[in-house]
Amino acid sequence: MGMEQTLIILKPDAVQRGLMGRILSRFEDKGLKVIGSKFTQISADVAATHYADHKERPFYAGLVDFMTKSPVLVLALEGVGAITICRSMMGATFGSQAATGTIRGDFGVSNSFNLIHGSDSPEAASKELALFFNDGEIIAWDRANEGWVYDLSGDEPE
Ligand code: IDP
Ligand code: MG
Repeated sequence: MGMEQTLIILKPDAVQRGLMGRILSRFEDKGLKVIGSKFTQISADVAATHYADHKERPFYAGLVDFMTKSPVLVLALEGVGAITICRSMMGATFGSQAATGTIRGDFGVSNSFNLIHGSDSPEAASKELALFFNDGEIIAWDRANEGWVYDLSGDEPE
């Protein structure tokens, strides 16, 4: 598991409830690096593409409505094992079941309004990053404290 990029969406409920800063802080505190950021209102087309795997599920129409009715904050995050780390920081899908200490566990109680999306595999991450970010909108930048976030003495950050 090497350096990975993942797509995070702070959903409309997170934006409306004023939780963007606190949720983003958790990822920054952990040591994940922000390499892309976009405040946007998702179109019905983009929501349908993003959630295509759920098209036949009973909650699909409500999910698309929820995701498109108010702005979201889309983030691209980078780190060693970033996909798994972000998923575990998010917690279980339903706010009512997510463990204390996770984003969904600490900030919400609802099952459908669950605050955050995170890519669940490298394949999903590359598809989702391409869906939400255009060429040039993901920025490779040198972080001043990188050598204290990771041990950089070997071949790979550790
Ligand atoms: P995930 O976001 O934890 O990966 P998925 O099962 O992939 O969860 O579902 C995608 C999104 O669909 C969830 O984050 C949630 O917003 C919504 N969703 C999933 N299951 C339900 C449900 O049973 N009722 C309402 N919304 C649901
Ligand atoms: Mg999912």
